Amino acid sequence: MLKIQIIHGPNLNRLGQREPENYGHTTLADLTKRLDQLAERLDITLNHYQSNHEGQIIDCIHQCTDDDTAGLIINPAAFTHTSVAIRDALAASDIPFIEVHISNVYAREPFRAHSYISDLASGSIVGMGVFGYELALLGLTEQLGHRREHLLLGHAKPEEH
Ligand code: CA2
Repeated sequence: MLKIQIIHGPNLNRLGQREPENYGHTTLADLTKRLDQLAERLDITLNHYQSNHEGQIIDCIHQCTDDDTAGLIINPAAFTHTSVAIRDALAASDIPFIEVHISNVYAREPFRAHSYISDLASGSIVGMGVFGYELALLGLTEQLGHRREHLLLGHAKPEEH
């Protein structure tokens, strides 16, 4: 079964508990549940990881390289704007990935507009709230050739054909 890894960077374990004006009210546990429900409909295996530590995120990317993970969805949080080491791990992995940011990083402080990983990403989603992760999952599975058109808007379910 197609295996996809979700990686959340520092402080995202606090999602839904603080700064709702930037990150909304959904908790990481709620988001994980939503993504697992979508993964079930997409017929894929989804693994979830969150860490506040740069090295642990790099270890997770290495682990994905060594097992048969087909794609990554990563929100490196503040490490997006600082970490050459995470960039290097992603570049070396050769695993296609989508970069997600919950907030619109281009509409905030100027330092958030630079990402060390965007040019390596097969797609980026910003400013769509936590819904961005669901969009990323649909987009990544499509990019990986794992098409489930009946899940897209405007398409009837297979049994309705
Ligand atoms: O918009 C995003 O998803 C960010 O990656 C979030 C990072 C921020 O440093 C990036 O510039 C944009 C911050 C994540 C902090 O998450 C929290 C969530 C709830 C409460 C406190 C922090």
